[in-house]
Amino acid sequence: MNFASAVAEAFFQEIPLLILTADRPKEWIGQMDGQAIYQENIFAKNICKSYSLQMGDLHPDNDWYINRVINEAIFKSKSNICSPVHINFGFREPFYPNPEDITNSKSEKIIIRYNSHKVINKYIWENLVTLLLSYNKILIVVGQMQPNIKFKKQFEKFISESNIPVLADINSNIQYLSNGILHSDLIVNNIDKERINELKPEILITFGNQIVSKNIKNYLKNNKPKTHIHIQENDEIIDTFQTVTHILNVSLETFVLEIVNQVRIKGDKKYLETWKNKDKITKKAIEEYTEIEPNSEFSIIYNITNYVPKNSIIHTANSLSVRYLNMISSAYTLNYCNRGTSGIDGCTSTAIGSAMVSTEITTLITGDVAFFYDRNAFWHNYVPSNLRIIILNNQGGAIFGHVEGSKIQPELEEYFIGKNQLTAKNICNENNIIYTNLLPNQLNKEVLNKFYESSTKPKIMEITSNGSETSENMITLKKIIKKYLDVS
Ligand SMILES: Cc1ncc(C[n+]2csc(CCOP(=O)(O)OP(=O)(O)O)c2C)c(N)n1
Repeated sequence: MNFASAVAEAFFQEIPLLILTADRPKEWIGQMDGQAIYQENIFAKNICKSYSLQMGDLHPDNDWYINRVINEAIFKSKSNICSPVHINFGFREPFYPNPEDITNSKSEKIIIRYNSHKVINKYIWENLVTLLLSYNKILIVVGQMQPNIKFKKQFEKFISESNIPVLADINSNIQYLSNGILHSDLIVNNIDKERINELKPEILITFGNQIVSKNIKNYLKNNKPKTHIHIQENDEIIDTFQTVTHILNVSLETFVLEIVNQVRIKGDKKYLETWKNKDKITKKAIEEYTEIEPNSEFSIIYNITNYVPKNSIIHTANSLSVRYLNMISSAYTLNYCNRGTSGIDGCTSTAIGSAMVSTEITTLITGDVAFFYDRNAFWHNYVPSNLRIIILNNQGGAIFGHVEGSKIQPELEEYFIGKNQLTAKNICNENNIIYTNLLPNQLNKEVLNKFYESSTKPKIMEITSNGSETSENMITLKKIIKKYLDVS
């Protein structure tokens, strides 16, 4: 049960994962015996496949069965079409073998799988080409994806030759593109209702998992394209914007590799320029805002992203942290967030795990509630020194002061935001982490320089920000962006 959040996150993010659990014998469940709970199918629908194996059955077919199931589970867990996979192993006592009984004499059979990729056949290409050439205003929207340098290169070639704007989510790891629109969230949220028509696509192509921006979702739901092709490897119907007309079941690599050879798309250059122009203007507006309100949380994250080492790793926690970063964008770093289920549980654990398997500086940007919720993330001996954590401590879940429904409830402060007075000082002392605490106006180049200096210990910087100002600051930001967009 402790694995459940991670399993659900991996399931909705389609991350390959194999989970092994040890179980008590079935007959002892519900018999007032210790540590015996129902473990078969414990993750219910939040898993691709669950197996249950009984160990110690002496029939020779049982060994063959265990071997086959383990091979199959590994096959499945390696594909991102079916993940995660769970094997529950039932054991009977004695649980601990005598050392002399441990033998390595059995040779397990490893079954080799030759995996081939789906291709797009001639008939489908003919249809796709007809579709893609039927309109000029083509838009690509990309959701969360793992970094993929090879794909990114091919994709860049395709979009730059075909004048297609790309709205890539902060966690798509593909934001930095010649036609990448980095501030689409702020653009569609602040442009005049009458002028949004200029941005309406005729053909929409989408791929990747979830997108953070609710504004983009609403913009597409309200400005439906004539054709929407969603590319995905599995055969579910995923229709986030209620606009899907076609689903293409191929890998992204296959799609971009072949499309370059199959069809010369010439998207509407004016449409691309309109997006690019609005992106440039919004960037200017952001810069103006961060000068007027340098101490707002938005400006703090803006300043940090300008400072974080290029090509390093950023993790953001749910919820304001990832939303700010999605508005600002950080195209030169690898960006991750638990957006499969958008939980606040495990954001710190995920960042620590990621830092452990990388030599790059790994920065987690988090709110205080998400941080304190996952304080056991540090309770092991492997917290790496390349880890940097920046806590925006606004003493509660300030996000709920933004959300339309919760912000007007009388219980807002007490139960939604849940005011707290915690600081990270004690966690840092307990875990041998270098700790700095500062106010927003103390954040400057020297402080950030020091924070990113290499060190034998991880570092946490806690910035005491003002949650109640957050909403007002966002109104000021909107006003400035609107002012610019209105005359564009
Ligand atoms: C496990 C879990 N419980 C509850 C929520 C609902 N939730 C979303 S954001 C949030 C508050 C986060 O507060 P904080 O980390 O301080 O960040 P901020 O509000 O400043 O963005 C909560 C409780 C959630 N996403 N995940």
